[in-house]
Amino acid sequence: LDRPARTVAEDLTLRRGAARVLFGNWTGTSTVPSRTLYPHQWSWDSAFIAIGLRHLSPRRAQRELESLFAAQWGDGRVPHIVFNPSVPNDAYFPSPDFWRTSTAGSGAGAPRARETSGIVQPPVHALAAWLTHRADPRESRRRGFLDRLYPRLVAWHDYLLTARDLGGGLTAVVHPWEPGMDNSPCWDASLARITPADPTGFRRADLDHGHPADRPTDLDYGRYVQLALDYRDAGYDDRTASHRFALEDPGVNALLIAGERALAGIAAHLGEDATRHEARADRLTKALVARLWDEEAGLFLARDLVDGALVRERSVAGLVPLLVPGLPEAVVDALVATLDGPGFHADSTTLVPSYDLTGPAFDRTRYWRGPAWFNTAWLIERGLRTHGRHTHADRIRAAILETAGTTGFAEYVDPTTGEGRGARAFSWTAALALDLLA
Ligand code: 9YW
Repeated sequence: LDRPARTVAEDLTLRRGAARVLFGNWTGTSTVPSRTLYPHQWSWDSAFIAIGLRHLSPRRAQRELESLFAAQWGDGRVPHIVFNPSVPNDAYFPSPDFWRTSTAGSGAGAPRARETSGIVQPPVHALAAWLTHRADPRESRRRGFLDRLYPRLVAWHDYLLTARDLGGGLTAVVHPWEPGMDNSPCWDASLARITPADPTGFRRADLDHGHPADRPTDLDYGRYVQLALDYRDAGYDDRTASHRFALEDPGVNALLIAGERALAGIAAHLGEDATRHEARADRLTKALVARLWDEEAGLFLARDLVDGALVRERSVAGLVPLLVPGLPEAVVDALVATLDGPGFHADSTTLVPSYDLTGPAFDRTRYWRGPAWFNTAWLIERGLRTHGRHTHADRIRAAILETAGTTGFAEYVDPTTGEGRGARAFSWTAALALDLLA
């Protein structure tokens, strides 16, 4: 689709709108993803938010990451939610009294003075920290930003590659919330093995603000709850927990590799050993290609560690490895061809859908089962540039900017019409649009 070039005035309006969203969602120490749906701090949201915020206030971007890492666990994990104690308990489910990490997680080193969730989200943080530093190296050095954050980032990645390497040499997710794509069709078969928790035992606060057709189903929620309860009962201890849901996800692992490359940059800057990060990234890249690349599918697939098989569902997570430098050129070519093909190329928006448009489970409104999200589009845009595919990247960049503006910074959009769905004034949408304008 040919679009007229954006004007300076349009860029200015979009930049102002994005800044308004980010300032409006700032709580004093961090940024909520959405004032209505998500009133706490989320892990990968904070990383994406910092990437945008650095253009408005590098100092605030640093604090965004610092506040998240202040809730890091003793075992290195960075929790996927850090709860704001001043928000009422029933404003979001699962709430602190569900996770009970300050008591149940003590064996794994959960903070005693803060409530968090017990699971994790994709590791975008090292990349975000490095980009944040580079936005204002002087202010970063003055505050000792990287000196303080680097050891924490290393502990975080160490957690993912020790406790969460379940044997394949990659990091594994143990709950569908961990890859950040809650109800992706990629989890359907693995989730079908889980008996859902009793629905009368919990109340879905998300339905107070979100439309049921845009959100995961009650059956999904029953299974999410059961898996979280099992983990909690095991004290969130990966040595004793028996993970009945365990997969290697290509998006999470690609982000980990990009994160190790960023850590190499940080280490070199601090005069620390960068080679161990480069070596790790090399090893992970080999494992990613060996274990998750699927030529027939034309993208990377998730591997279910319970039955050992690749999950034959094509999702946007399988395109995120474009972020990885040094991929075999044939793999890059195949990924770009998939992006151009009928599964992932919607003419109306050219924002990348979360799931194959021609796939059996495709649903254009339901969350991670079809709608296009801005964070994955941003990652793919960046990945395309990493491999010098600028024409493709330009197209996605234009779609992100246009759709962010027309939808009021929607959480996600219908990939067949470009219509906004979910929350509006969504932080990472604003942050990443801002980043592309900078
Ligand atoms: C939920 C906050 C989070 C994102 C996830 C997204 C959603 C929470 O919102 O999960 O209630 O379902 O799936 O990626 O971090 O924006």
